[in-house]
Amino acid sequence: MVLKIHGAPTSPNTKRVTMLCKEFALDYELVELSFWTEDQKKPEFVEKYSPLAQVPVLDDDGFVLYESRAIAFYLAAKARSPLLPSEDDVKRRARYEQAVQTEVCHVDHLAYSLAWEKIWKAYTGLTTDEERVKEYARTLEETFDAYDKILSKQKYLAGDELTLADLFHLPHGNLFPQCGYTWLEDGKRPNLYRWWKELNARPSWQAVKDHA
Ligand SMILES: N[C@@H](CCC(=O)N[C@@H](CS)C(=O)NCC(=O)O)C(=O)O
Repeated sequence: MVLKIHGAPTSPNTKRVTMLCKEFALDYELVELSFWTEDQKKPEFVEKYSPLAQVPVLDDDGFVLYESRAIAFYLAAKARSPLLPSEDDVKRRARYEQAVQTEVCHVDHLAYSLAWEKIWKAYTGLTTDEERVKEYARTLEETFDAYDKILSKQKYLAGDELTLADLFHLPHGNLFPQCGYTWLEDGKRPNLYRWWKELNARPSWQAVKDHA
């Protein structure tokens, strides 16, 4: 049965999942929800799919899973993809977990908050808090300085092989220019630039970047 992804075509977290469906050549159907009508908060959706009232949610023939990275781990395991390093190689797996946690703890929530302030608040008539923006941007810039150092010693964040941890950056990282920041594209951090350019060129990302 074809995988169902409950999500929104423009949602970065939904794209994180659909990109991986493309990566693993898994057929999926995007079951579209609208944030304008707050479909994600409707009681039947919250009850059946997402107690946190968010997307994406995977429905694999009745097996329901939310949180984009958890879905990614599940799909990668199902596809036996090398993008999810095997638990048998304990050290490689630990380096991979380190990279995943770095993205979650040092990039994702700040990137999301920055996009909320600079892009999405405008849609709801709210005013951008420029002090918050400055703080998020300062912290992200420091993180990307560190990324440039990491990537000067190895090709990818977990070592010399591409993993899910690298790909997880694509959806929110692509919103930085719209927020007014070009850390990933401006070439000032050459290793970061080389890494980002390669990730962006992946056909799986190109296939979903405009519509999950
Ligand atoms: N940590 C979650 C974040 C999910 C998330 O923030 N989804 C957004 C769309 S990109 C959402 O559902 N927003 C609507 C809302 O929070 O009301 C994940 O990775 O799946």
